[in-house]
Amino acid sequence: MSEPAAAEASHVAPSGLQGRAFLLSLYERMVLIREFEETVKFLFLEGAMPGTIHQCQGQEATAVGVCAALRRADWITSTFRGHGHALAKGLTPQELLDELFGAETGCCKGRGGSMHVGDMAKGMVPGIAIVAGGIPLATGMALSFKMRKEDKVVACFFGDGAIAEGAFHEGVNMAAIWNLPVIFVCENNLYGASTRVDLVMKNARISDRAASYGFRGETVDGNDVLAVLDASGRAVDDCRSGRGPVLLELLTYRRTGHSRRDPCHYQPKAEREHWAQRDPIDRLAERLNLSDAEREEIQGRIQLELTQAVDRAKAAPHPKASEITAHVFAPPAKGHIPAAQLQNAAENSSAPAGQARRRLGIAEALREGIAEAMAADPAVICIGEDIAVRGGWGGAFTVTLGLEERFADRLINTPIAELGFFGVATGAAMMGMRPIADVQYGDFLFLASDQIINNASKMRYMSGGTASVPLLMRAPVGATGRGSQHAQNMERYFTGVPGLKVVAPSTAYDAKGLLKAALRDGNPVLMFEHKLLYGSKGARAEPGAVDATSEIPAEDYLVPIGKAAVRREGRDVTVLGWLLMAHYAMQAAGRLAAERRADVEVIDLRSLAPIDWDTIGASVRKTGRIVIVEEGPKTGGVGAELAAGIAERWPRTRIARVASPEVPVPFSPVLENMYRPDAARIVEAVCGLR
Ligand SMILES: Cc1ncc(C[n+]2csc(CCOP(=O)(O)OP(=O)(O)O)c2C)c(N)n1
Ligand SMILES: [Mg+2]
Repeated sequence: MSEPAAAEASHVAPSGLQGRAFLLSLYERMVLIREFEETVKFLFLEGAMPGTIHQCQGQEATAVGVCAALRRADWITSTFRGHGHALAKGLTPQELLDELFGAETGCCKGRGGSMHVGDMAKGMVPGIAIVAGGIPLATGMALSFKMRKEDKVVACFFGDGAIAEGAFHEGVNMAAIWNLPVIFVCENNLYGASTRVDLVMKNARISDRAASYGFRGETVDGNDVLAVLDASGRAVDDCRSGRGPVLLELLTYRRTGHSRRDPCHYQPKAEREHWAQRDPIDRLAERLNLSDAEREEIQGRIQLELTQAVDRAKAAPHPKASEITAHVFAPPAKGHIPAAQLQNAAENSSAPAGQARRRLGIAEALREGIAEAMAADPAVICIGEDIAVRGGWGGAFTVTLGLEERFADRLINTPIAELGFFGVATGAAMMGMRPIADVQYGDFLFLASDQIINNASKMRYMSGGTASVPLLMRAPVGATGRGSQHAQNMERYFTGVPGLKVVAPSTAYDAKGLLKAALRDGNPVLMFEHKLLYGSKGARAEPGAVDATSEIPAEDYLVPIGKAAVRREGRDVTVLGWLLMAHYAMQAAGRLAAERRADVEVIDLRSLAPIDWDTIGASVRKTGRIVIVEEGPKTGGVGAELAAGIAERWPRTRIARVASPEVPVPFSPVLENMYRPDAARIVEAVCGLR
């Protein structure tokens, strides 16, 4: 199969200048996509192919026209309907077929499947099957190109259905305000699943949307590959010369079902016939004056190649069952120091010997850690709301205060758009940046959770271990006089997500060390911080704040992810907590010791994913009893997982849990005090186990 001749060109004008050979290559590429899809449809209906498929017969010109305007070094993002995009970007039918069969030799080693085809080596991130989910991601990819002054463009494919999603609004708005080199390619095939576009939008001319965000949009005949190529070429030129983004609305039509065996009864016959007359392959054949014999020769040659590829795909090796957990996490990145070498630093929060130690609070320690990381590595950037406003706050809790003076270009102050900028951070990370994204309050992670859970945490796996997402996310949590929506402890929602690491420091020393470790980890890491532990908020201390300051050494250090800290050794009962609860556990232990009622061992968990079962095990094997303390309702909490894990591993352990009542976080200070577990309740629980 020949590559489109324009693969290395910026773009080629459509008016015949590029010559017949090039046009023939476009024709062949469209025929390849059509025949590939027909072959796959047959295999699927035959029951030979697993899973489900979303096909693109009838839409070949959009993929081929756009990709022919791109260079090999440019990128695309795609959707669940990505076979055509992949073939147009240069993936081979073999690596796609193998993937569709779930084989180890597939483009994602069988971990992605039809909806997630991609190849990081060929400029296509795994397909994103969450409608509109790729839009913020593409914006982030383009942000990284612009920041590194790379002459690259990303074309982001999505359907008309994506226009109604918040991710579209948030993603294109950020691309617009930052003038990013991204072409938003909307394949308007008139239907989102079975629903017609005019039922879900009052203004069905999608390109009009661009003007409202302040950039250029254009509606194009998406079944005319040369019109698509021309519009894409101009869009690419705009992007390369700093006039991006551009929105292209490509009018086209799906000549097959949405997925599986959809018979398309919702598409009126007359409409289908109308579009059949406008078939993109027939139209280019006409333009090229191809005879029936010439067309048959091309089709036959491609069919033969596909038949051979299918035979190979059917025989391709499948992943070994024993390798089910491969590709979840990236291996340690450059600069990573193995945990064994970090024991000194890890043992407790009092810093190892060093000169010029200073006592800092968590906010200050994080600020210092971020500044050092940014100074050491130009790939480190911060992304968040109100983080870089001169005369502003340095984020909601002062963590980035003043950094905008030193790192003006690398503190990205965003619109209020958590879904969008967590997607931006993910996309930038996939292109090699090391972003630190933060929400002002942990509660807003629900808005960002699609990008965190579906994209950032899964990309490595879905890509068969070829994509990396070195991303640090930060979120303040804790009940602190703000009622129900600025107070939840969000840990429980993120600790069971494969591909995501979760840390929760309770001291300034750990906060800085874990931040540095997270930035070198090479994987998405979510850091929870407690509002009562920051130490200060400008001149304002939070009422009820607890002293979490530490001696911070002058030299660089890391605290390993996945390693708990034994804060106090004891013989009778283990108390396990994290964040604020680690401090309350220490208070309770002190009280019990002073009253000679119990000798308590306190574990500060520090990392919630992965959990340090070794440290927990060593403790409960000694004490035989454990009190797990958690801020947040007992049901479904991290404490539930810990209790179950301990019961499975060390069944003779007596377990008690201290947690919040099953209510939203209340505002009334009286009720909030009841809500948050305290030292007195921990003392009571410890005594109950004796
Ligand atoms: C967020 C989200 N909601 C719903 C779905 C289920 N779904 C898959 S495809 C689809 C229709 C998408 O339509 P459109 O964006 O126009 O793309 P097309 O299928 O036409 O290519 C829907 C609703 C999904 N994958 N993601
Ligand atoms: Mg559609």
